[in-house]
Parts: sequence; structure tokens; C-alpha cells
Amino acid sequence: MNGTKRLLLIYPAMGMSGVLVRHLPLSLLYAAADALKSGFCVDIIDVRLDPSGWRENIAARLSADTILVGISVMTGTPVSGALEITRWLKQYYPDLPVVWGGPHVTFCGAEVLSERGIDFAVSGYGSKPLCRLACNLRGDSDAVQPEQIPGLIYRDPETSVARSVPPENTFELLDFRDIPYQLIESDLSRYGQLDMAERIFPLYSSMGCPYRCSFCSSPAQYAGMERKYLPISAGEVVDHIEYVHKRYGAGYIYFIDDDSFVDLAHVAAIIDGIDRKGIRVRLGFRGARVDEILRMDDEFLSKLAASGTSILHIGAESGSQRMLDLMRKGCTVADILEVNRRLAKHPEIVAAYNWVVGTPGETLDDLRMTRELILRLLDENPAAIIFAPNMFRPLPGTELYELALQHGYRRPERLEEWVEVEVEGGFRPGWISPEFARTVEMMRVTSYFIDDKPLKLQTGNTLAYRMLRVAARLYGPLARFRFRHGITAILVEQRLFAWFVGRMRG
Ligand code: B12
Repeated sequence: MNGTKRLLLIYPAMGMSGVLVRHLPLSLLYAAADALKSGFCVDIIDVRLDPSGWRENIAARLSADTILVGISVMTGTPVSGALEITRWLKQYYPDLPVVWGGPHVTFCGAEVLSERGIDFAVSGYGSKPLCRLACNLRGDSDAVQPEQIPGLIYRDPETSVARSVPPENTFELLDFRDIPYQLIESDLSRYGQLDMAERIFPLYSSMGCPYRCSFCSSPAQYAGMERKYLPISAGEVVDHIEYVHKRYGAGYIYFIDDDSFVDLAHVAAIIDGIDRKGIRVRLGFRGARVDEILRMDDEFLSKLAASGTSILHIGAESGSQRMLDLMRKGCTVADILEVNRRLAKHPEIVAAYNWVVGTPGETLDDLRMTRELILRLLDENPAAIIFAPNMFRPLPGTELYELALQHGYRRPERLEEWVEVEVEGGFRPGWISPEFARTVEMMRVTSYFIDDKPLKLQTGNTLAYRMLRVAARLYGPLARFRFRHGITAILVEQRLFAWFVGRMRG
């Protein structure tokens, strides 16, 4: 008992997507920033690093000075992990407040408090609300009450009814020097993706997004904000990259912006800055739109390639113009093909396409158009890859949520039901036919192999990845045949895949 109060923050295990990608738990580092500045000590436990040892690891970190346990929750498998941890904590440490935060809470709000073991939740950006809550629990004389903490979800002490304080309508802008990478420094070598050699650091170059894709959570999250998009100054971004490169050995910067290419000059300034400082890192961008890439001339694409950009995640979404318009993508199928041809001239950059299927009103014919577009993209650009199609998930606050309700969507009532709401999960919107669902299933399984992904992406030499490469060589041609002709019969691969995913999802 030395008086310095502690927060224990936990990152639960992910689903299948977390098998291929294990980036450092930036969510918790950002959420901890203000609390550290207010004199709290913060411990982080990342269950992904020791999935079977979380009980012992948590027990070892808890002390009489621990005033709360925070858990970061995304939709899908992380919900089941967070529930298990919460119930275990309440069994052995009943008086220790448990706080949930993260994207799942941001989109689902007060209903998470249906779980008795969750004492508080934070919707939206977490650093300030978590610090204010910790100061309240520490009994600081100038602490504010829960009902005065923007973003906090708490139970009314009289009625036990869940109450939500609206989050502040501003972006959370952290000075990169305040991001407490030191909290996970000893584990940095255990983070990465696909066995890539470099040390990957996820990083923001901008906050928000000015676009209004009707299925996406971002427009819903930024609905109340005056400015929907805020670039971080190129100088600041370059200094941040230099800092993580020199101080923590970052070799690969993964921009996690919703959209990095709203302002091409901004990206060019960052690349020039990295070049001027002679920082040798590779780059990946998670947020790129078709209409933005259309604005990139060959000189700009050459600049991107020369800067070490190895991948662009592109929101193609559908091969059906009707669906593209419904999703407000602001582009045509012809635009997607044109973008792909331009990127094919820069094979150093992997064009990685995201897809959404199963939106209300989508037909088998729309799905066929998506399959045909996917195959043309792969034929016309050998450096292109396809991400597994995302089944449309109605998210509260999004434009298509209303349409989903009109098509009979029933929101999960229990937290456990959200466990299945992930790419590899069993979630099936009620309006899709069994044949549609089977076709999506076939597309999901085959999408891992139709583009020779394991052979194209820089994967390591572990047994798992060597087996994956052999599987790609053997099954690739069959997968492509199935995909091209929409053959869903005798989908034995699906069982194999489900077994593999099941083992990965634990
Ligand atoms: C990296 C990433 C992943 C990684 C995550 C793990 C990792 N670190 O390697 C992987 C690839 C595994 C992944 C998986 C998925 N992802 Co993802 N992912 C992201 C991405 C690009 C960055 C996350 C991040 O680090 N953000 C930076 C941190 C600082 O922001 P943050 O997480 O929001 O944290 C803040 C608040 O949420 C809050 N907070 C967070 N945790 C906590 C904890 C406490 C106690 C408190 C108080 C506050 C708090 O405070 C933080 C600071 O403000 C986001 C988009 C984005 N830019 O955020 C999408 C995003 C979170 N993912 C999304 C989706 C849809 C998924 C999947 C469901 C996809 C799928 N497979 O089906 C899965 C979910 C996990 C699963 N079921 O397996 C959605 C949201 C989904 C949701 N409702 O949970 C996002 C928002 C993208 C989008 N716009 O749609 N993802």
C-alpha cells in the first residue's frame, strides 16, 4: 500500500483476424495517457500474448492499490473474452470496479451494462473519461461525479438504470510523446502480422472522415462533430515516425486512419518529410477510397511506391452499381477497374480490396457482379489481393441501420449474441436467402486462396505459413474455379475452414 493507485488494462483475445494481425494494443496505450499524467500507474495485460495464462497474469498484477480494471472490447470474439474475464474478476475480486471501453461500447452504448459485472463503460475516445473516472474512484477532492464525465456510462445509484453521458464532440488529439509505448516495450518483439520481419507501429496521420458511407461506423461516430476530418500536421506525423523508429525500432508504419488520402498533398508532405530525415521504414495504409486513388497521377503513385508503401486497403465494397450507390461510395464499377489498372503499374504496392455483402435488398445477381469484378481485378493486377467479404452488420447510428430495421433486423439482446458478429462469425442477416448465405460462405473460404495471398504477401517461414503456401498452390486453382462459377455444392473446404477458425477463435 504505497498510495500510488494503479489501473489494470486488459486487451482480450481476437477472432480469426487476430491470428494474422497482432498489432500492439494502441487502444489501451491511448486510453491510459491522461491517467498516467494524473499520477496513476498503469499495467497492461494483452491476453493475445498468453491466451491460457490470463487468470494467473491478472492475479499477479492486482494489488490493494488497484482501483479499477479496464477491458478493451471490439465486436465479435473479444466480447466473449471480455465477458469471461469480467465474470472471473467479479467472482474473485467483487469490489474491484470493471470498466469496458472500445469500439463495441462506442457502437452499442448503455446496453453493455446489462452485464451485472460491468460497473462502468466508456463510449468514444477513452483517455479523458478513464482518467476522470479514476480520479473519482481515488477520491480526489477535485474529482467530478460520474454524471459529469462525458463519454461515461454508469448505473444510477438509486435506480441501477444505466445512464450515458454524451461523449465530447471533439477528436482525441494525443501528443505522440504522451503515448506510453514504454508500458509494452518488453513485448514489442511479439507484435506484428503474417510473420513479417519488421516491427509494426500503427499510427494516425489524421482523425475522422469527411465521407458518409452508409454502412460505416465512422460517420455515426462523428455525427455530432463540427469538423468530421482533421489532418495531423505532416511535421508532427514525421516526428512521430522518427520517434518510434529511433526509440522503439519501428520498421513498418501502418496508418490506421479511417481515410489517409483525403488530402494527397498531406500524404506527399509526410513522404517528403520521411525522405528528408532519411528514415528507412515501409508504409501501409488501412484507409484508401477509389475516388481518391483516381485523383492520384502516375507521379504520385511512383512517389508512394518509392516511399516503401507496400499495401493500400481499398474500400471497393461491391461489383454492383446499385449497391455502391446504396452504400454512398461515390464511385462506379468502372472507376474500381480503372484504379486497379493504374495500381497494376506499381506492383510494389499490394492493392488490397475490402468488400461488404448482404446489405438489405442485395440479390444473388448483385453478388455475382461482385464475384466477377473480383476476378477481373485479380486478372488485371497480379499484385492485387482480396480481403474476405464482410457480411453487412447493421450498426446503430449508421444510415443503413434504419433500412435493416425495415427489413426485420432484430438487434442482439444479450452481449453473448455479439460474439458471432465478425467476419468469420455465424451472423446472418434475416433477409438473406439460404442460397445467398451459402454463396457468401463459399466466397469467404475461397477468398483466402483465389488470389495466392499466402504467396504474394510477405509471410514468414514458420510451419503454419509453409503449410498455408502449400495449401494455396494445391487448392488455389480449385478455389478460383468454384468462385468463378459460383459453385457452392459439397463445400467440404468450409468444414475444414470452420475447424481451423474454431481452433484459432479458441
Ligand atoms: C487494428 C484494427 C484491428 C486489429 C485489432 C487488433 C490489433 N491491435 O492488432 C484486427 C485486425 C485484429 C481487427 C479486427 C477487427 N476489427 Co478492426 N480495427 C482496427 C483499427 C484499424 C485500429 C484499432 C486501433 O488501434 N485504433 C486506435 C485506438 C487508439 O483507437 P480505439 O481502439 O478506438 O481506442 C479508443 C477508444 O475506443 C477507447 N478505448 C479503447 N479500448 C478501451 C478500453 C478502456 C478500458 C477504455 C476506458 C477506453 C477504451 O479509448 C481509446 C482511445 O481513445 C480500427 C479503426 C481505427 N482507426 O480505430 C478498426 C476497427 C476497430 N475494427 C473494426 C472491425 C469491424 C473489426 C472486426 C469486427 C472485423 C472482423 N474480423 O470481423 C474485427 C474485430 C475483432 C475480432 N472480432 O476479431 C471496426 C469496429 C468494430 C467494432 N464495432 O468493434 C473499426 C472501428 C473499423 C471501422 N471503421 O469499421 N481490427
